Amino acid sequence: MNYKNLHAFILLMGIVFNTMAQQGNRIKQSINEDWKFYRDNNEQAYTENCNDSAWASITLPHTWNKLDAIDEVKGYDRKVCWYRKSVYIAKENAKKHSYLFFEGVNQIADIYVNGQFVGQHQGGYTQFNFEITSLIKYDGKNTIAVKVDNRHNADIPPLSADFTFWGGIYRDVYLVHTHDLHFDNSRHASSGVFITTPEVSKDRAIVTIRSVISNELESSTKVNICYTIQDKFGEAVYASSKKISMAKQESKQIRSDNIEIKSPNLWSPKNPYLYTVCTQIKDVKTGAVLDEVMHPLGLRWFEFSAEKGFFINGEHLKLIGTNRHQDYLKMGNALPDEMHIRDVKLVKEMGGNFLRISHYPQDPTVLEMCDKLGILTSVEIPIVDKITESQAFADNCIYMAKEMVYQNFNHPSVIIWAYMNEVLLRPPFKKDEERYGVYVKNITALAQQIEDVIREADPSRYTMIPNHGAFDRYKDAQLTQIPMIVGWNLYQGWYGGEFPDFDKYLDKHRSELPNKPVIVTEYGADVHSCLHSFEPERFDYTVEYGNLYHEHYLKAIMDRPFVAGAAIWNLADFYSSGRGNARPTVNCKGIVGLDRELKDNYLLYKALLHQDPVVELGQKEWKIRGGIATENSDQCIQAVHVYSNVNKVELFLNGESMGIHPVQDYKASWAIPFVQGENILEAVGRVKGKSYRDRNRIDFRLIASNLKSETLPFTEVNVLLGSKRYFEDKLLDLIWIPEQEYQEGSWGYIGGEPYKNKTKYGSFPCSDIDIKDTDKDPIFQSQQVDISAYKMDVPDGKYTISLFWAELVSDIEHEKSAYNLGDEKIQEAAGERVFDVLINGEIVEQELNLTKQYGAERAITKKYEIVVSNGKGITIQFHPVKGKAVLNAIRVYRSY
Ligand code: GCB
Ligand code: CA
Repeated sequence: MNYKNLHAFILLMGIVFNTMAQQGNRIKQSINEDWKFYRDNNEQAYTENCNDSAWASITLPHTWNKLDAIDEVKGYDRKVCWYRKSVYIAKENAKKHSYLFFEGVNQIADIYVNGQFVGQHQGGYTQFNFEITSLIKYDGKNTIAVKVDNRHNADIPPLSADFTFWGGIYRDVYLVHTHDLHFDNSRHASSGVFITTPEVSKDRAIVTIRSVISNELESSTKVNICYTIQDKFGEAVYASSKKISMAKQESKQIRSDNIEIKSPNLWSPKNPYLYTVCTQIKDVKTGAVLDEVMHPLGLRWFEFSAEKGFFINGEHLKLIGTNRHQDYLKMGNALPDEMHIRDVKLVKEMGGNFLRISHYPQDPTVLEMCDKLGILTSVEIPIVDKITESQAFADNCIYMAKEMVYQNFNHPSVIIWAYMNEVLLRPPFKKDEERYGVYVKNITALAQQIEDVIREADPSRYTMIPNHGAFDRYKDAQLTQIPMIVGWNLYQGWYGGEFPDFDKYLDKHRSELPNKPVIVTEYGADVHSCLHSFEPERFDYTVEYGNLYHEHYLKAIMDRPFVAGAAIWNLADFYSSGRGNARPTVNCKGIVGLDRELKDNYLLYKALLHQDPVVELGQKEWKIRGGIATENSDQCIQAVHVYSNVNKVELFLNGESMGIHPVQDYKASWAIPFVQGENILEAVGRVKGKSYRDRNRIDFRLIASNLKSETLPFTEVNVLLGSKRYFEDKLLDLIWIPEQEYQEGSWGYIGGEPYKNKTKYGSFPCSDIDIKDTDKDPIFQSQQVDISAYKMDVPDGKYTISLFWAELVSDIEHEKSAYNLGDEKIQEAAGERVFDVLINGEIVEQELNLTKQYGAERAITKKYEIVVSNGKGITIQFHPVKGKAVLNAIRVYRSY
């Protein structure tokens, strides 16, 4: 067919399509609205007549754990709950086949329609559907009941992981109606159409389309199978039609000819050019479209080399991007599509070209967006930490692997199928060598089985196993041999070791596995975006430590051509219910927050990854700063940096130049004399006569070193004891600053030493336990131990002194999670701690015993109003009765 005829043909098709659409075309409609929810098991819930009027009214997507998984009470409801909905199905649909289609339910779903059991799906992260045609009352109300079981199940992965297993129907639900002749959706809820590109080059691409067609008529029939490939503008570059005969009740696979596309417009991250493939089943006589599906088509070829990294369309490309979880601040994982889309955009805007969709397949909109924006992806089934050595577990893994591959087969963005994340993290039977050997053998066997299934289902992509940094353990178990790519999740300089150990680890891979392509599938450090330090330390959770970490890692990754790519752990902070740390229940290794506020690290990557000039002030989220004025001055000097990819940047403070500084490794730094109140920072980079600017407005709370200063009268100070951290409290509009030792004329502690969190991984600067009754945990997680006094040489006046305590040493047992380093705590004997507190000689607390009076690990704040006269200042004394006295933080506020 020549082009002109082709146009006429398509036009004609359009007319036919319009008039016949009602008869045949597939209808897919969401039924997310107007559901009833019961937060428990209920024997009657499946029946048609169950009275659900007292149940909660909810809209999907929904999770029942959005509150209990993020509160201070250990654990969250992993149980059976029920959902019900009544849905009207019109008469016109009676001639059709109807399906319930679920995008994801965690984790076992039993579906009932009008009191009849329809089927069960196991696994919380893959899509599924069931045909319900025979159960439907047309032109009437139909009751859908879904039992959702989110209990731990030894046969369903994941068994354990560092993220919250939200229960619920947390993705969209659809009703789908198709004609008797339709593409077969019964293959693991795939579309029934599978597109491959066995050959792609600059000159031509070969496309083949396999479609599985079902004839559910009671008679044999003939249909036309039509394929149309359109370019981005909707122009057909290929169209064909082929008559096939279908026996009654037959389902069969049809393979298209090799379709040739000359001089294809190639898909890549920098040119995510999408064709579309429209596949139709048409009535041979009338030409009516009976069913049709559309898929994206990206024409690209790619290759991983163990020596040189990754190539797409023959060009080298360093894969840089992030991992992603699917939750959001206070919403759990029940997000509308738009929020998934927004996350992919964040990766793109950063300049990323890679997304590891970890640790499970996600909402379909994620891959759709990756196709459109040009983000290469790795998709993974949720085997995390460990396996169960049962046939049922293995079967579920295999089933999920097939679901993953079939459901996502046609996305050009997918280049890797992955499975088994850190499966030897905390293997059981470590003490019984023989039994451990059996366990590892079982893992190896399962890995090989999954590998075989994936390679058979899709020989066009790579496979990968992401391991944690225990090289030999994985090598010995063959997990570095079985997949085509080895992924390493590396945290040197965070969980253990030092930054250069990361470099050494990569080089070890190169020398010991010279034929294995490698991706750094995870790396990251927890950052609480309200914590800062000018002396950053491992496990202080500060922005600045995170910066050091990423600056080092990024350089090591970029410097090694054999490292094909790297994915930051994680795009966004995410909930992990068992976690302590500076923001309990949250893993805060995101380069954006739970609310998607950009953190500093995001900007570092942006500077590195963008071609066009980038000038971004660092620590941008830090709006309230504070510090002590250098003696006899009205300034406090603090470091400021800019992330940029231009050669030099000039920085201005309140309009005055602070100098032009060179940019090295995407960063330029200054020592800035902040003044009391407003400080406007402006960074300017100049390229070819054009200026690129960034601005930040900082409110600086300057404290005179001499508290009796007249130029800078004392108003308030908030101090974290035993800490070098700054903590910004945006809600209360406060800045907490690090402690200092008392000096005459000034303020500070007398005696004692900072509390250290001693773990098997080393000694950390602060506690990481969830302090009860507060969400400002960092105020309570550091402490001065054995303090004898706190002194402030303030002027006379009326003051409110607030003392903050939390007992950090106790016998409280903490939940064991493979990641929570609190578990690795070297338990200190709790002992007894009793002390008196005196303010200016008056006893304000007698025999204070935090554990006995309030319980350990609990936030206690006490306010004392006092009048300071006769120039005597404030002296707070701590007199131990038993054990050592402690103080976690102090706030002193002057009323008059
Ligand atoms: C890992 C895991 C990931 C965790 C991460 C962490 O290696 O694969 O699930 O969240 O470490 O932050 O500890
Ligand atoms: Ca808390």
